[in-house]
Amino acid sequence: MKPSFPNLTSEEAAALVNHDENIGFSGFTPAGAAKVIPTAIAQRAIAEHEAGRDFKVGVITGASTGPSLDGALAKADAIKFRTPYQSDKDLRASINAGKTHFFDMHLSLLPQYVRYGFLGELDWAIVEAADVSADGKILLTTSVGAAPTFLSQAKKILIEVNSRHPKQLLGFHDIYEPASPPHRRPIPICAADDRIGTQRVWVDPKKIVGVVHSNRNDEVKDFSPVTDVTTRIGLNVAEFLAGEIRNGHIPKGFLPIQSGVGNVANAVLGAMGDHPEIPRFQMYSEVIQDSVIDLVKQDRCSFVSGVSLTVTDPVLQGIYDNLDAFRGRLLLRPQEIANNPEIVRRIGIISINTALEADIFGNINSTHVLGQKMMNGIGGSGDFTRNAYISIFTCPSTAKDGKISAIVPMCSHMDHSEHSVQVLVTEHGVADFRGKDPRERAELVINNCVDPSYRDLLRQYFKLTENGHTPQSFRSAFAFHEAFLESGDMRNTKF
Ligand code: 0RQ
Repeated sequence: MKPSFPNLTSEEAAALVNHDENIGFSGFTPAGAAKVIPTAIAQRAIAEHEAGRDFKVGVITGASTGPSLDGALAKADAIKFRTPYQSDKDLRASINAGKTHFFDMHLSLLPQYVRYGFLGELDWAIVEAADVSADGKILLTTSVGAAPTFLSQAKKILIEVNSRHPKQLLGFHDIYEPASPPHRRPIPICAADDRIGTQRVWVDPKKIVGVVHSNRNDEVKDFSPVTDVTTRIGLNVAEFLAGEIRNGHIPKGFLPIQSGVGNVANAVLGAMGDHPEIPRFQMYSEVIQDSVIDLVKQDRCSFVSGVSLTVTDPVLQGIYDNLDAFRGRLLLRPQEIANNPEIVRRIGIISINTALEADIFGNINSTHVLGQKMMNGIGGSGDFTRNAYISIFTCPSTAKDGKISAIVPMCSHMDHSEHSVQVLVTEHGVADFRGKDPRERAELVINNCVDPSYRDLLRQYFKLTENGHTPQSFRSAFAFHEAFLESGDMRNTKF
């Protein structure tokens, strides 16, 4: 069957979108994100604004995207509402200026929020594909994210067919959408490498109003090289996990790993790969970064299930040049399945995510700088942390050249509570909270994880009040943050 959809330019596609409509864009990180249509929508918004007309759209994605989507639309002041996760500097500035409404939510919940209608009607799905057949079978590219749900729920569909991605990607995706309650059945994944769905997304072809052809790389940024601090964090995590195998908490064959994004996560995976006592392992994770592909190539990682292949251009080219070597070892799933609490708990995932800030009792702030400014969002960290076999958070003990302690008396915003967080790791060491009460946790954190320049201050804080199960002083709980705002350095804290 020959494709029969109208071929459109990106401008023609953008002209179909109206002010105030809601769009579900493909993309989970910049991988697999729609690119040429959102950039054309941004140009249209600029023209409409210059003509004195309102033009803003609701933007729903899988997670963060790249400069051609979030960046272009934010610069054009074209976003009325955004969910669920972002990492673009212009969009972040617009959110923190109160210009863009940003709803920060757990990534696993986004697809069902759309299906249940909690976010309003979805007018458009705008999705990048490697191929689309005349009967409406869509082969996605480097991410799945929430695209299957956008495609099933949107009234109309626009497809960007990006020839950068080969049709031989068929077989690298596992598409499955759970039914809504009361008809939902167990999701039948019992091991990281179980396949349960289709290779392509099936849509009603009548909903596809046009196809735009493109040839564009994903806009994945290079990572910073590992530093002394991130290397030490990585070694501490790897040594902790090796100890858990030795003491029998983790089975000898190991358990699947989920790892967050960023520089710390890269260093942790590198250290795990190098550790002689950590066996070849599987990943059931979200974002597949360059470091994971290294582990697959070294055969330290036998199988990776994720939501996106967020790798730099040379690494993606290396995969495309050897697709058969990766076939059966890399699988991309919807975020609703990859991050699903049911599966995370069933298969016993070890989750490793990064904190912006932790407090001495083990609560975690992943999202808000000094309690007020949105950084990126909670992402999938909560989906995994709450349900993991062992939940680990990592962070450098200080930020901004030591002027900020990442460990404070009380988190200025809380994403993950002491009830879900089991282990905290910094470059100085490990605090294992399992079975410990808040006073014991505080001792462990101060002795093992806090930077030496902040230990005495935190001991002073802890001694301010001797009362209660969780000793806190309302007057001084945010003294570190106030000292930073007043003097630019938390080391000037006075209680
Ligand atoms: O600032 O960029 O100006 O230098 O925060 O910090 O140490 O480079 O760490 O890149 O790994 O990001 C939590 C944001 C960490 C990320 C977070 C400043 C620091 C630096 C970044 P600069 P690092 P990373 C799967 C899992 C939530 C979602 C999640 C994140 C910048 O990991 O978004 O886990 N996590 N998803 O200087 C003020 C502090 C600070 C601070 C660090 N206490 N106060 N600034 N910084 N600590 C992914 C998905 O779900 C898609």
